[in-house]
Amino acid sequence: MASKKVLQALNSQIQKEFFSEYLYISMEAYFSEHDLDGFSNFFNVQAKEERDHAYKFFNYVNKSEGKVILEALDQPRVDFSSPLEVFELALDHEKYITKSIHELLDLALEDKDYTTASFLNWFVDEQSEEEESMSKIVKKLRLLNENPAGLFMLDQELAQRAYIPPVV
Ligand code: OFO
Repeated sequence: MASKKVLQALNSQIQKEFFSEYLYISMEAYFSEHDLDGFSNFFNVQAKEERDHAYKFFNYVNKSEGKVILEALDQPRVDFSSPLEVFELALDHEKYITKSIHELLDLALEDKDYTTASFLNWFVDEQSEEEESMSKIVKKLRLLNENPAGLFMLDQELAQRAYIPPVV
């Protein structure tokens, strides 16, 4: 069983994952408002994945005989100035989550809690993929420099992203 300290940090991570879901829904809303449906789809899928991550932690806390304690969610940002700003913020947010996962892993290893460390390894890989995908879009948007034809093409590309439910 995970220690009290580790369980507390896992519970905080549940909150962070749900907040990620909430933030990405807010970004989805911004793009819907501007009829950029492909960008909106990208964040719809991203939000669903964040919810899955929250439940992955939720199930792990339960399995570890801990108590799931949901913490309050802050209001996410609701105003954005451009698609580039949204993706820059999303990339910053992913970096923040990566740091949080790494700190959690450090905590588990300090505790010699190798079961939790092994559970967290999936998130280490996931975060590196997510940072990479956000970073690629930030770079594309910088190159496009708000060129409408380019934005339209990127919107079509992002419309292809599909949600794949986790295997349980
Ligand atoms: Fe939860 O995947 Fe990134 O934040």
